[in-house]
Amino acid sequence: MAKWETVEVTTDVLICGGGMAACGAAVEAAHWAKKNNLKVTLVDKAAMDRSGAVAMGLSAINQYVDINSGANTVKDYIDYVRNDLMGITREDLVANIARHVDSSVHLFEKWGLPIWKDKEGKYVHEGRWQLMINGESYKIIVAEAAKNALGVDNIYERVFITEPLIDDQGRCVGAVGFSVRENKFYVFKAKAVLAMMGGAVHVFKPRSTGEGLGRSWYPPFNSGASAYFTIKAGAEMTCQEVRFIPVRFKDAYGPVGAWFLLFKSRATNALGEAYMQTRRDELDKWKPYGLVKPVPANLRNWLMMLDVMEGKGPIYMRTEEALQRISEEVPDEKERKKKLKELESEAWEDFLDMTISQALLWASTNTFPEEKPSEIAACEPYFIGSHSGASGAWVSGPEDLAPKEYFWGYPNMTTVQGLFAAGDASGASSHKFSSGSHAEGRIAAKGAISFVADNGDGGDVPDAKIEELKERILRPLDLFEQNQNASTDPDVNPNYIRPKQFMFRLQKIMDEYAGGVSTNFTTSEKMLEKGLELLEFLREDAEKLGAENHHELLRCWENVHRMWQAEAHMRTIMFREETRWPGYYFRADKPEMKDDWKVFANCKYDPKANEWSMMKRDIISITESAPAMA
Ligand code: SFD
Ligand code: AMP
Repeated sequence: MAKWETVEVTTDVLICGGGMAACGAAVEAAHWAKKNNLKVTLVDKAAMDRSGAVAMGLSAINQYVDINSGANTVKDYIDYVRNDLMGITREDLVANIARHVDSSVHLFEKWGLPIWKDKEGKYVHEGRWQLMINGESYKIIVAEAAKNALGVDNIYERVFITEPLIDDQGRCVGAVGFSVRENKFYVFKAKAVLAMMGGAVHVFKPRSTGEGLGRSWYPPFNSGASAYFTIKAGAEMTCQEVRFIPVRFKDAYGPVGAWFLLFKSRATNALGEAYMQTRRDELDKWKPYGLVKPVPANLRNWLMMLDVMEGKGPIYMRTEEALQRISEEVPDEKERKKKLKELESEAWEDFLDMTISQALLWASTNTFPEEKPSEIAACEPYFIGSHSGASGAWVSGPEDLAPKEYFWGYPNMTTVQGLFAAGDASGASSHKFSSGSHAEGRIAAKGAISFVADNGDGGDVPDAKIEELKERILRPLDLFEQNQNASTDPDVNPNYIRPKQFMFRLQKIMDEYAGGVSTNFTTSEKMLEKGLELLEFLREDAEKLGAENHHELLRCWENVHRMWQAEAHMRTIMFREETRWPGYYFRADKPEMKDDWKVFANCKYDPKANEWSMMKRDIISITESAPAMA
């Protein structure tokens, strides 16, 4: 194999990732680092301008609490999140983000993000918490501020973080990774590390096949690095069972928020029945959360799925009905036509700002939203702690809000000393979205700087250990090179498995045994046991991954990361002996929600013993409020 240079970078605070949380962390860390004379370094597997979930842009900022105007309180937001997650949420974390998020939004505007304004100059809301933006360049704007704050010399792009570095006291003291363009193996040594590498997609078999394979709602480049990094560091993880299944415009995954909230559109089955009305009785079964407003996202999915299972699909977003209704509110005919044109253009922009492929699909299928409805469907499951899922690391809350059970010194520090998490990487604090992830990144960065100021250096990791990691991480290149001539088809070889084939195997296991699309998101203890058995074989074969080039090496490690996310997920679904989020997953052998399962289901991997442990953690409310009934 060609020689790979080892590049060592010594820093104080290492930010892994370059997305919304990482950009927030960069801005905040740079500020506090200057005061404390510390160095901050950021590593992204891609180019920050367009990396992560916001790559294509977004058409809304989904978390804006608007505290200053008195429109909402932090408690209102806590109620919203708790109810949406069927009671399972860390209120201290949600509150900490909610009280800081508005300032991130104001920064975005200051940096040049166009937020829609009405005639009086007030932000245009999509819904109670959501603001409309012209957000095609959202990520570029946020990344520019981060780059300016850190300085480009402190930023490493196109370096894939593979593994955490842990000293003999169990403290996280850095990370290793490799360049996806050059023969460079990177060793980052730091006093505190921030894991902010997004969530995971393509753990489950996607609906898209063939040439459309990479198309999913969640960005294909987020492949479970945060979960892997924190799990392998030995951090306690939470809500690993809470996958997110969004409902999206079918096949191109266009957003539905603007249609439901801004245009107040209905969704109906093929018979014209609105499942949110016709299936209302079902919500009683999931009391008290079934009766809150808005109806939790998973239950909205569930009512739709019941229609689909009864053969009443396709399901449609009634765009034509909504646009006609709004335009008809305008009495003057000429003005009405103008209004319809305006609405049409808003509808197209909603897609063009964040899911261009949906606009292409509309164009290629001659869809005029004002004339005919469009199909919507439940996507495949994703792991995203920042949206309506909740999976991530179990982190410390803030000193002034967290109960003692949830506080261990520094906000957003995981249970591993010196390792912090935010955005999709931190769990049990859903509905932070892009803006809340940025705010949480800032909170975590400030915590990390305090940690470094208080604790100084960690221990060193021996060179032999680093060499071992380097050999292990680059091994797929060797395996391919040495064995590529053993067969005529490079995809089929007795001595290695290519990452794509490996991914297909993982996806098949998850799809069939862990409640993917093919099984209508249904699983059971027995199915999970079988899935875990098959996953063990896959884990053995992970040692035989082969890579033809840098790009495939990246694919190999993305899939190893996904595999660990998959294992944490299956183990936790099995541990939680109930069904709490129908519409996300259904446990056929435990079909009801149980009071004694109103707890966090946490898990932890012990790297030394190579063992998982599962534990319940109490839910401690800081507001003591009952769910707001409809
Ligand atoms: O409407 C490594 N989200 C939306 N949020 C909103 O506020 N408004 C919307 O309109 C949103 N919509 C939406 C959203 C997401 C997606 C996918 C779509 C539409 C299509 C949610 C937000 O985007 C999300 O909450 C935040 O982006 C989360 O922030 P963060 O930082 O946790 O994740 P990231 O931004 O994806 O960044 C991850 C970074 O990690 C890098 N990375 N770097 C080094 N080594 C590795 N191994 C790495 N693995 C990953 C990535 O490159 C990236 O920089 S709507 O549909 O809901
Ligand atoms: P989405 O496009 O589905 O990601 O939605 C954007 C925002 O609107 C998120 O904050 C969602 O939780 C919220 N949302 C979407 N659909 C609904 C709905 N039917 N009722 C209430 N909130 C919704």
